[in-house]
Amino acid sequence: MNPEPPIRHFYGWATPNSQRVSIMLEELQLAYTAHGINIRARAQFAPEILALNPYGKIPILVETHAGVPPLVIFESGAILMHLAEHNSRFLPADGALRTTTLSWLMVVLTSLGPFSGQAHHWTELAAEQPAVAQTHSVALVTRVYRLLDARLAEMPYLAGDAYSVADIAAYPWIARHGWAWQALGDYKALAAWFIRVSARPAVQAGMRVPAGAKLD
Ligand SMILES: N[C@@H](CCC(=O)N[C@@H](CS)C(=O)NCC(=O)O)C(=O)O
Repeated sequence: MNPEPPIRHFYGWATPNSQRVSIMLEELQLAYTAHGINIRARAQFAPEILALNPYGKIPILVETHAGVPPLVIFESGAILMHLAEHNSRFLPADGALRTTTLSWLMVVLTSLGPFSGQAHHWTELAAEQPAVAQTHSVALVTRVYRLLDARLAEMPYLAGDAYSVADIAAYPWIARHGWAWQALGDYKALAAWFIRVSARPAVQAGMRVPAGAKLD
């Protein structure tokens, strides 16, 4: 293992999946350079971005150590796990708490994010907005919100007593609850968690990266 910290380049925009990574970088107080990739201007399809992630999506993290090829990581969940494991923070290395943390991380990665993104498409972005698509996509999100709310009624954070990668992955999507026609007032424990996590300076800093980015 290289003892020197890598040079880090983060490619992202003012989007929930990107902000998972910028929050994590800020929580870990790591040095990085942020590159704005405006997805509304289709910058994710520029050849230099496709060379990093052939899927043409952000976020992307590139870590470079002198003398070895850069490590390119895409998919927000993979980036969160990489950073957590290499810094021994926000994801236990083993044991039951690691497994529980991963279970909640997977719920957030595979349901909260994708379902909220689809709901946003049908509630706002699509040229046509059929009621059946809106009802279906919002219902999927409602089911996850109810799950998270019930969980957070029992414990302060998704994995238990400690803030973890599961909370970091969930936060930027919950911040866009309006996209999926959700009102936090309907979810008392989730709303209290949202206030708790919003108070973290690293979360506030991560939500502002890249500087000046707007999802218009
Ligand atoms: N599963 C991926 C999803 C990444 C993703 O969909 N990113 C969005 C921004 S939040 C994006 O790049 N959209 C542009 C596109 O799909 O062309 C992850 O978690 O990183």
